[in-house]
Amino acid sequence: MTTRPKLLIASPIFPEVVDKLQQHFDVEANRTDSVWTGEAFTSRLADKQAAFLTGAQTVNAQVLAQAPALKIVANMAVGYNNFDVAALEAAGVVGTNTPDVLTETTADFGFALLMATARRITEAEHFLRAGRWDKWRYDMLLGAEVHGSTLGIIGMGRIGQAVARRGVHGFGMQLIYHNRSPLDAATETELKARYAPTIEEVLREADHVVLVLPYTPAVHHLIGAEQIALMKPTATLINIARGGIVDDVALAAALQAGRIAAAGLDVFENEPHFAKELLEAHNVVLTPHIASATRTTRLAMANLAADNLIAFFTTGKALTPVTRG
Ligand code: 8YV
Repeated sequence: MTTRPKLLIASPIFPEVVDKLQQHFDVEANRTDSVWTGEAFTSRLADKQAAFLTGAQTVNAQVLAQAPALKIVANMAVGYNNFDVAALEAAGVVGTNTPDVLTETTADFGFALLMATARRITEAEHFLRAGRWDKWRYDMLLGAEVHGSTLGIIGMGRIGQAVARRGVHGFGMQLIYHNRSPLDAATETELKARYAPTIEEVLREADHVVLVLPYTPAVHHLIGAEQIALMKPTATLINIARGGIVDDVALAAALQAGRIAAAGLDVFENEPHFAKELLEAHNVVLTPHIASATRTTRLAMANLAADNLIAFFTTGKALTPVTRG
């Protein structure tokens, strides 16, 4: 009998995906209800050829040095800021992510968060549940217009474009965006998109700013007090990208001071922890990193991560390998 590669599944995942992987690998699966990170992760990785990760596990030179047999790490996430891609390359280890399968679902959520933020939906529900709805008022819970307003997108990759399509085609929004490189001419025409060479231009002009860019150390606290000060006082800021891109403490202060109308955050620095100052602001919608969270999409992500591992060991090639930015 040939020996099968040893695989670590470092976070609890769909049982049917564990079953599929068990047909190909000698699996050590996390069947607890919490993810293995730090020492709990690295100690189990030591004798493995492969690992199934969920974005929560850091893979850098130090971790790789403790896993000499490792050949591939598959992230069940499109983002891979938990990988040091240069260190993976140096160690000859392949990293993979899960692009495309979550694009539309994540964009749906991004737009829902924009709507909830602009139209104060969660705040309104808290108001009602607290028994504070005692009369009609002309100025009760007034929100910001969405249709016809200016949508600003920072990070115009697959998900950014999908959010843009919802705004432009569904809500008649004008689009201004910043990205490392402009869109191709056909997409720019389709979306009547205006390219802003700086993020400052987007911040100044947009009524709703949506962050959809990948996290790298270079964009840490890209949006802080100074950048928020450029926004219109009536504007909203939505982060479905990664925690750490926004300085949440500065944002909480700006929200409380009414420097912008509202914010919607699905991602936070150091999850599942977050800046408690945000809880003091009434004008922020907070969700626990669920933009891709539908059963269909999470299952597709898990299957793509699994198929990357299977393809790598059966054909020698991963399906969706990551490369240096
Ligand atoms: C995941 C995400 O839910 O894909 C990403 O980059 O942020 C989310 O879709 C998360 O990383 C857990 O896998």
